[in-house]
Amino acid sequence: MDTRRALLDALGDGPVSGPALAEELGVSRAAIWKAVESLREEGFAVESTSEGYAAPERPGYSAAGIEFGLDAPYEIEYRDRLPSTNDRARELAAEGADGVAVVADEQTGGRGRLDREWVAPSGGVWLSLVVRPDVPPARAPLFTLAAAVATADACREAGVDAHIKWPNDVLVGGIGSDGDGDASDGRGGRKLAGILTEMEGEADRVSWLVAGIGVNANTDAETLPAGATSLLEELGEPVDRRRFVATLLERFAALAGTPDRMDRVLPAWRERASTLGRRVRVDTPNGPVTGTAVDVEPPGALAIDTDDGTRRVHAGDCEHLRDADE
Ligand code: BT5
Repeated sequence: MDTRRALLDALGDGPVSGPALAEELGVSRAAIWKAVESLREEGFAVESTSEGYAAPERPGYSAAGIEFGLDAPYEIEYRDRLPSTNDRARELAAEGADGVAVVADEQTGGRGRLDREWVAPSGGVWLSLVVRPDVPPARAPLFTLAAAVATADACREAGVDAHIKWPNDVLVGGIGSDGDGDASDGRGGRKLAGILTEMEGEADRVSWLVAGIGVNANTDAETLPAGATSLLEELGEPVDRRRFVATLLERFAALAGTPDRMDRVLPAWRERASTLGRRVRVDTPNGPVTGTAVDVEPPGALAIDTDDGTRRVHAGDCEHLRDADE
């Protein structure tokens, strides 16, 4: 582990003296001092106290701020503004990066699936995680589902009762008749977050995978498309994005950090999904499929009971239907 990250981890447990830390890490005191200075330059204002170095009281939303207290093996690259965190993550992936999360406060060219636009004003959580899992490309959809679970959990921990619509929209409301009569409710709820996974693979192995996660965190609903909502809108106050991102990454690592844990992904997804048991219409590349969603099957297909038997769909836009829609 590098000195900077080790210092951040040590600061998480309270003040730490430079000499003690140098000894613990087996590096020079000058190396510790350099790491302290570089954190300060990043805006992470390490304090010098009589007990040693101490973390700032309110770490900002920055690389060091997010890595401080982060219990997941990821490095953060933070930018105030990027065209798209997925594009930057793809660049890093091409250079061989593994376990790096690109985070931006604002995106000017955010992308959804099928080259749709993703609106990403300042205040949101726009994040793309590069990983190089040792799995065949056919298992890649599991990472998207894991990202949806991690996102829903981070939203829930922030106090918003989020659920997942197949395959990976994170929504609020719209289950049954929630009574607010909002036009978006018929489609399954108000959209809080979306996920765009991109990958490059060889025949038998994923070479890299980018999980792009967009969460409307501290964004005014007026700046978002119709049918969207934000954590700010749902809670009436801003969330701590630093803690939110850390929770999300920790949940993702716990589910998808190592291939042997991946069998937990589908059960976790099912528990948080609002799609199963619902009447749905999925617009697939081969046309619409309408029926009752009965299960999600490895590695992420939706099984739908239709008048012509059970159909399995692997990709598409899913709409939750109300009786009135049929
Ligand atoms: C998605 O696409 O939901 C995937 C969105 C992924 C965004 C993240 S942000 C970090 C990373 N960097 C990127 O450039 N992208 C990823 P899809 O299911 O195709 O939904 C797109 C549709 O959602 C659009 O056509 C709009 O109707 C709607 N939409 C656009 N911006 C939105 C927003 N901020 N909140 C809710 N809905 C939005």
